[in-house]
Amino acid sequence: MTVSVPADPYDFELDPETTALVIIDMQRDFLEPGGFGSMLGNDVSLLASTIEPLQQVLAAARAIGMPVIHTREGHRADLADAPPAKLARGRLSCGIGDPGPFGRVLVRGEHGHDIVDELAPIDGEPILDKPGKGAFYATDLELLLRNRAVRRLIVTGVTTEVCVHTTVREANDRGFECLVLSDCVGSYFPEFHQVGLQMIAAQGGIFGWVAPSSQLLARLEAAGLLAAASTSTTTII
Ligand code: C5J
Repeated sequence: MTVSVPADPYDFELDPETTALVIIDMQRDFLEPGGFGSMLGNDVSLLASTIEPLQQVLAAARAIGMPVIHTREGHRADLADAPPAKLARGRLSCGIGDPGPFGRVLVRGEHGHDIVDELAPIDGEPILDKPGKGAFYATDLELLLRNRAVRRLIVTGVTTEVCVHTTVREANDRGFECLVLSDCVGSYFPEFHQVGLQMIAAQGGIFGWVAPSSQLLARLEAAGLLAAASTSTTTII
C-alpha cells in the first residue's frame, strides 16, 4: 500500500510496511527546565511544543505497527566515547559529564539523559544511544533499518538544525528517504528551525521532504490504516 502525504517539495509516497518513525533525542537534558539545554541559556519552552503532536504521531505509528526507534545523545560514564574536542567545546563551567540538577550532563543512566515521560519508549522499540549528533554515527541504526527492509523514515525530535539535520543528511546519503514533520521537530532558535526545514526541502528535496504531522495523520486515516489498526492486533511489519 502506498500513502501519499502532501509535503514540500512534493508528495511523500510512503509504504507503511517499509517506513519507520525515528524520534531523535527527546531527552530531559534538552527539553526540561534545569537540563543541559537550559543550563546553556536556551529557552527550552521552544521545544515543548513538539511533544503533543509527536505523541499523536507516536500513537499512530504504534497503532499501525510501524517500527519506532528512539535515540538519545550521550556518553558512557567514563566518557571514553566522548571526543576531547566535544568535551572542551564551549568552555562551559558545567558541561558534558559534570554534575548538574538532573545528574551528570548527557551521561547514560542519568535522569537528564533519559527520554521525557510523555514519549517514553515501550517494549519492542529500540533505544539507540549515540555519542554524536547523527543517529547513524557509531550506532547500529542502519543495520536495524536494513534488517527490517525499511527504506523511508519519518523523522522527528530535537533539535531541528543539529541532531535532526545531521541524521537526515546521513540517512539521505545512505539512500533512505526522509519525511521531516515540521511540528514534531524543534529548535532553541526559531530562525534556525525555519531555515533548517527549508534547507531539507530546497532544490527538489535535496535532503528530503517536510510536512506537518496533520497531513501524515490525515492520509493514514484516509487510507483506513488507523481505523483498521484500532480493531486489529495484527501488526503491519
Ligand atoms: C544538540 C541535539 N543540540 N540533539 N543535540 O546538541 O540536537
